[in-house]
Amino acid sequence: MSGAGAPQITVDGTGLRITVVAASWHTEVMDGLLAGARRALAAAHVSHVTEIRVPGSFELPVAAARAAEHGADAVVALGVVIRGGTPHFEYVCSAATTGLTDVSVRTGVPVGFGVLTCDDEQQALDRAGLPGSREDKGAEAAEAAIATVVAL
Ligand code: DLZ
Repeated sequence: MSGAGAPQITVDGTGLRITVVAASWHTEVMDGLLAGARRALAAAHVSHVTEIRVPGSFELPVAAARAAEHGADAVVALGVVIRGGTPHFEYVCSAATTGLTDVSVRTGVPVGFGVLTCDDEQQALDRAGLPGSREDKGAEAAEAAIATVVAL
């Protein structure tokens, strides 16, 4: 994990079934987030990984709900929302955040939150786990999801 106060998490996900739900907007950043999540899942020895691609971050909660209700031990949600000139940004961020929280609390299945909500594309690239990025939020979301399953 990165950022002030972030914990160092070591996770072992042997035997877990993890579903990654990923939006498709902002291809380069999404490729980085997905690669980071895959790296973290492999490093934690998770061998049962399913990936579901949806159009946008607004659609992440319904995909997460489907996964949680059909046997996933945890879900990793990945998306990128970049502020534009209208209030649309707030609505998509709010729907994704509230929806994913609701899925997790309602089903009891942990959801790792890897949705970047950024003012511009550079902020997202800095967090995408790509060469030159400062942070790897896809990997962090995967580690958090596994760590929560293990903790519960
Ligand atoms: C419409 C839209 C816009 C403007 N921006 C983004 C974005 O930055 N990131 C993202 O993941 N999705 C965006 N979307 C698409 C919405 O999430 C959703 O897919 C559409 O409104 C259709 O339901």
